[in-house]
Amino acid sequence: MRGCFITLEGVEGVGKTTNLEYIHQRLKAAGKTVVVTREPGGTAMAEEIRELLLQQRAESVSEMAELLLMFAARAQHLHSLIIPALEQGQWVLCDRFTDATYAYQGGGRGVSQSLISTLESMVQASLRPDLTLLLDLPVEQGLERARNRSTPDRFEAEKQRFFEAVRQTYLDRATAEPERFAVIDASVDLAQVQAQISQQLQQRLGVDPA
Ligand code: T5A
Repeated sequence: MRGCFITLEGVEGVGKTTNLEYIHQRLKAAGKTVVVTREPGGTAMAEEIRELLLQQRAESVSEMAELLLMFAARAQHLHSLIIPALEQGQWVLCDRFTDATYAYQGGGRGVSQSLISTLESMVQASLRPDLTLLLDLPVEQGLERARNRSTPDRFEAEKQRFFEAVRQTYLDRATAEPERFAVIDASVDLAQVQAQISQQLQQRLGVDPA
């Protein structure tokens, strides 16, 4: 039986990385074999593409180059890691996936949603996540958390308006696909965030509480 594909999404600093390990432990405790991965990246080659994408650089990066590199990394990630794992019945837990492309390249950069949708079908065929946990909080709060943690990469150096558009695109997608998305209020303390995540894992995927 095919494994379950779970993705985590949200603007910078919402707590995706922090909560990834929590979810991993919950799934393991429920007896699942879990592959934890991220985008862009997840395989040696896709991680090299990640470096290209995140590096601050003097040269201006074309929106099309950025978009195609995101999908090039994703194609490799699907080919080498995600699809084989799902086919072996493993669960895949991924820090960001194609909703991030709709939010950042679509909402943030203004690339057309229909172009992204075409690439999504080319690269993924019918594969979509079974559950997407969207961690949501006001942009300023997320950026503040991210700033306290590390020096900004090429995306984190964007203006607040860019991230407002990213957040709104995520929320619009969650409204359009309520059966796939669970929106988590990430503005509260970590224990409360994790309680919401735990409830969603139980309700939507039957993962028993710890
Ligand atoms: N991208 C990606 C695209 O443009 N298109 C795409 O298709 C894809 C896939 C890299 C970048 O690539 C872009 C988007 C990104 O800009 P990334 O490295 O995964 O992606 O993204 P970041 O958002 O930069 O990851 P961050 O590590 O900054 O954010 P996280 O993982 O959401 O936040 P996290 O867990 O590191 O937490 C940040 C800080 O907040 C604290 C943590 O301890 C940490 O210090 N924290 C809390 N503090 C208080 N209360 C809570 N509830 C807290 N939760 C966490």
